[in-house]
Amino acid sequence: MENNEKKPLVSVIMGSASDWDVMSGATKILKDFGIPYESRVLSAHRTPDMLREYVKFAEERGVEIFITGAGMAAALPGVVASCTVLPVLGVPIPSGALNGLDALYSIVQMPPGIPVGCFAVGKAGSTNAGLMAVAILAQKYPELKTKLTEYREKQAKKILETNLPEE
Ligand code: RP5
Repeated sequence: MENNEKKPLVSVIMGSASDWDVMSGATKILKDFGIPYESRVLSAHRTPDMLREYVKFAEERGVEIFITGAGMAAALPGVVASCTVLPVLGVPIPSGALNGLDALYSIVQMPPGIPVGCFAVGKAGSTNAGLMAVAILAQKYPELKTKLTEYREKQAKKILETNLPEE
């Protein structure tokens, strides 16, 4: 990619270190596609001022997409989206008494005007958020489009080569 200084293009923010296991699905994809990224733990309710400052600063440093993950009331993705016009992808984390349903509703039901792209609850969601970030960046960095096509082909090949056990 033409990003010789290896400045992060994607910022992955999560509300708590307890979200890391799920959010590592997104960072694995970014790593696999060779996309420079950075990860931070920042919270909409525990560190609100730091979160806002960080988002502004990240944008100034060249970040092009935010991937955010939060559990329970999950205000983080919406708050990040309120601080930037860059694409914000949101992953509901399965935690707390409602196991992610609360986070899903919080993220998917953003009031009109400040969009957050909401993904599936848990690791499937964070993996797909990573892949969506690749697809968005592929519009600007053509080599990512090639890699994404190869990824799909590999995935299809794996399915076609699957043998079911004898009955
Ligand atoms: C949210 O509250 C975090 O995103 C996390 O999913 C949830 C619980 O946080 P911890 O109490 O585990 O730090 O802010």
